[in-house]
Amino acid sequence: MNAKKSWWRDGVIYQIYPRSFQDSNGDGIGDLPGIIQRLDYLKDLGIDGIWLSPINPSPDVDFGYDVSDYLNIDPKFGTLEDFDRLLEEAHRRNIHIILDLVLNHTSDQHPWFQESLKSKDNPYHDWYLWRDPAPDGDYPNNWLSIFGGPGWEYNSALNQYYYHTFCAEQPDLNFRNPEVRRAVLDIFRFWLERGVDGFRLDVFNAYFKQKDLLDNPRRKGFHLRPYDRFEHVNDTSQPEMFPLLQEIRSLVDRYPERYVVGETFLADSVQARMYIAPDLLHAGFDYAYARSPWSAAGFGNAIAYWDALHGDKDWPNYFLNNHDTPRSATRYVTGEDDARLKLLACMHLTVRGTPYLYYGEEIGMRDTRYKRSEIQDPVGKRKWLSVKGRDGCRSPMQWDSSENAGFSPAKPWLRVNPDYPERNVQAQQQNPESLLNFYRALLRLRGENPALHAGSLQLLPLEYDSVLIYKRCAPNQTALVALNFSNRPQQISLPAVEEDNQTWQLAFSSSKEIQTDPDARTLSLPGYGSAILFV
Ligand code: TEU
Ligand code: CA
Repeated sequence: MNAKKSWWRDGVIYQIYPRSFQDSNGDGIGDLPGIIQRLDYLKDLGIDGIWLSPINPSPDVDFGYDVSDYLNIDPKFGTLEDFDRLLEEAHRRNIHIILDLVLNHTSDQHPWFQESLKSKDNPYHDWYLWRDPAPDGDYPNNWLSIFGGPGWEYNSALNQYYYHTFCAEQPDLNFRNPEVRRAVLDIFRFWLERGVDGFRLDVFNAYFKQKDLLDNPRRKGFHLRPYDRFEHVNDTSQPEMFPLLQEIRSLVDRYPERYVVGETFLADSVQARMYIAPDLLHAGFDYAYARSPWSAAGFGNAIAYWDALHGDKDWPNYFLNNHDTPRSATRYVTGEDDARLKLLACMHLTVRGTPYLYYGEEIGMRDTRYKRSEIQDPVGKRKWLSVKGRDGCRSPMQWDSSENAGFSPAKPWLRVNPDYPERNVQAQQQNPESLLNFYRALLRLRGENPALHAGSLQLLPLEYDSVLIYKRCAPNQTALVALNFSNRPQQISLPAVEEDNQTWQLAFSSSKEIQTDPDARTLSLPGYGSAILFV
């Protein structure tokens, strides 16, 4: 491993859903000046980069994931000048900015799509996936939309269908058209020139479709969601993505220290891994860890697998939360106790890889429950009976106990979680035992110790059912992390120390009672206790 510190490899990335972080102008919607106001908070927390969910102009059918202009900032978030100021203020604090690029599809309001609607010989027509109806008038093939219903939307003026993986208002681009690829590379260049540090690529492995748009084969077994009844071999993961990623990477590499992370759509760990290489993506997201059951073996297996898939050459990353998934505090905890969340934090910030945090994770924000009439997410609106949608994890950041949690003086676009008078940043800042102070201390320790931010990973055999133990080894430092997933106390024997005359030194623990015995041979952990030791 390269000895020089790298912001994305050794650092920690914090995802902001801009609508919900901080409103600065009283319209109930978070914005860029709001984020600037909170940069000192993020600096003090100890993060190195921010991933901003999309901030480009959008009609908000899918809240920014339907872009109508890739080269501008949505007025509700601010202006290009505000963005430049955010970059400058973030960089001044050594915080890097990652933009979310949603290039598989545009908004149907994007001028490219508006042009493509005009006629079959409009130069932009072929920028999208237009097809004639089947001879019997039926859809061109059997592809569905993951958000429900057919993937094809009929346009009577053209007597053609266009394809959309997501909502009908999110038409997929035709990446087989070289002009589309050129336009996409220009988008990267525009933001690189402006000084952004990296990109998150939304569903990048869906950019290319099979060239003859062949039907997807049926999948075996019972699947509740119609979309899952097909193998998505023809609408995703085509080989043409590799040369395009190489082009993107070589462009990005012309600028120093830039980073590209991909969201691999519908992929398992092995598929997600295929796109990570020195000439492809720096990193990719994999859900296995976030979907682990609550157990030492569950997380241990997910980590062992993802770590081994990366090997020595590449660097894993981990997330427990994002804007599409119920929060970890809701998945793993009932009630208000944060003991399990401290355990997760200790694992998340000490395992080999780049940890991603999602706004509010550091204070243990729970999902907010919304009534049907409050739902904003198109997925929830359409599928209310089976799926409530993704609003629950997108509620406004809880800053303090004032009205609307200090997020906005006006009625927020999504209601604040009613627990905000107790669960908020200000209250946790004042409490030395809080989850927030636990995160801050861990982030500090991680940043200061090469074993924790750069070391290799060695998982120890699971000798104690519920205790996950691993070492992180850097050239002159070894860390040992012990995590008790059960609610009962556990005593573990510490592995032998190879260096003469040295013993494990306890450096961090989830509670003051945690101690090793005087010879540092054993360690006692209370229920959900965690500890980090060094030698
Ligand atoms: O997500 C792709 C994706 O896999 C999700 O649509 C997922 O299937 C869904 O959240 C489950 O309910 C990306 C973005 O992260 C998501 O927010 C967007 O809606 C989507 O792409 C379309 O751009
Ligand atoms: Ca605002």
